Amino acid sequence: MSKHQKCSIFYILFVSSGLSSISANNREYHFVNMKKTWVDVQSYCREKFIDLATINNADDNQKLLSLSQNNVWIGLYREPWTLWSDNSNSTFNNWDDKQPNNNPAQQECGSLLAATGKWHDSQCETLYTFFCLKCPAFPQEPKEAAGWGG
Ligand SMILES: [Ca+2]
Repeated sequence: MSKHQKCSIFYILFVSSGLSSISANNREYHFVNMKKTWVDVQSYCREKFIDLATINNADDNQKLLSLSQNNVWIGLYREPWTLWSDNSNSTFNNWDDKQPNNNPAQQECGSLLAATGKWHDSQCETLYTFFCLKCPAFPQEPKEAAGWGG
C-alpha cells in the first residue's frame, strides 16, 4: 500500500467518524528549503512524505504561491504534462505564456515561479527548493465552519 493510499484511508476513517468535515481533497504541502534536482526531490518527498506537490485546482496553486519564496519544483513532468509524479491526472494547469516551450532544450520537469505562480518547464537538473505533498494536519477539535459554503 502506498503512502498516498494510506493517507486516503486515514481521511475516510477520520471523516466517517463524524469528527470533522475535512475534505479528502484538501491538499497540504510541506516546504523544503533545500535546493535539489527534480529527481532528487521526488525521492526525498516519497521517502519522507507522500510525493512531490500536485496541484489540481487554482486554490492549490494559490496555496503554493503564498508559501513560495523561491521558484520551486512541482510534481509535473514531460509530455503530455497532465501526469503527476503520484500518477494522478489533472486537467488543471497554470502555464505561463508560451510555456511549456522546451527552450533551450530538455526541459522535462515542471516548476512554479515564486513571483507569479505560473508554471514553466525547466531542465530537471536545475536546483530548486520544493514542496512535498503531505496528509493534512487534523484539528484537535471540530472547527466551526461558519461562513464556508457547502
Ligand atoms: Ca521553459
